[in-house]
Amino acid sequence: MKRVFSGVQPTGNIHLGNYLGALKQFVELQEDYQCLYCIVDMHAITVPQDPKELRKHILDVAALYLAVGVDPEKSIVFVQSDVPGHAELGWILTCSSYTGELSRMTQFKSKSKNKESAPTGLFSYPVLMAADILLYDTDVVPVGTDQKQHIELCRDLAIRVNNTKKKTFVVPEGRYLKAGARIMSLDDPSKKMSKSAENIHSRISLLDEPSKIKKSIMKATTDSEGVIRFDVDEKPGISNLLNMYSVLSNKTIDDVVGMYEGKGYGDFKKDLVEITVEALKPIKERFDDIRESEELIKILKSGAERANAISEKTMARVKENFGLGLK
Ligand code: AQP
Repeated sequence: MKRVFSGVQPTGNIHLGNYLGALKQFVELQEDYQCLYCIVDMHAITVPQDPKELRKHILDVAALYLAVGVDPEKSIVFVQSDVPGHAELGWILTCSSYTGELSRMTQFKSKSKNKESAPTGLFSYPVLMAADILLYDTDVVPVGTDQKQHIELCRDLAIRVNNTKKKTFVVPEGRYLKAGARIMSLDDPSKKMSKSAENIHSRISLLDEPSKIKKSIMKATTDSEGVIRFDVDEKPGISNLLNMYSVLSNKTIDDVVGMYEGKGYGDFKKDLVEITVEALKPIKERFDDIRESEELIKILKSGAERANAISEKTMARVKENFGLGLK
């Protein structure tokens, strides 16, 4: 069976962008692939974290994976720092990467913008992400399009190592959805929706109450034209809301535009609130049950054991090919 790996940082509650760009794919893929879904806590500490909050978010993200439909019987669900191979391979790949290519990563540029000096971990984050993927001989990585550059780097590193050592790594492919692959911030549609943005109304979290969802969508930035049509360059705000509407209602964007011909932004937004609340209601209900249950920790512990077993085989091959350690 081909293998899938992906992860989410426990830096806050999963939002609609994470869900529509990545998690929806997690659920679809588990029927046909061996899937590993990780809570990437070591990525989270590339920026300062409160330890108590981080632990809480790890369990929240794990419970959300299960609440959206990841099945721990079919998929391996685990926490990154419970598998030592991630850090180990991260270092080995750091030694095969160059500061030039890492400094071109747009996520690093935006997260370190206006800072005199940035944490080294933030700089080398994409190398750790490459290690996460290569550790499991991953074939397919379901992610949002914001991760395309990191996936390309991962492929470059795998090919670079394979060219100089014996064939060490499987070269993975990114998998991006056509719709929902990039959900933009509600208050500034030039930026992607993000867990750590300051303004809570810039995003819809999967656990938001209906009143919060209503407030965030009704406040969402639009334009003064007053016509509902899809045009990302001229009308990024409305186009983002149309994208959300289309994916959540399983209708094409053209169909949605047709439904709102001659209607105003207010009517459109009200309906989008309703559709969003309905879509998230069952997720929130399942989340509440799972988060309270003792099963969650057992699932994560067993997931880490299964992930460790796979990663140890890769690490043995990597160390052999790099000449590391004793035989
Ligand atoms: N806005 C988005 N639209 C579509 N997909 C998205 N993803 C993130 N934002 C969007 C996808 O969600 C997965 C998990 O992302 P992550 O938690 O690893 O980190 P991130 O990409 O940096 O997401 P955030 O929410 O913006 O986190 P913070 O604010 O902590 O940096 C990935 O597959 C990503 O593509």
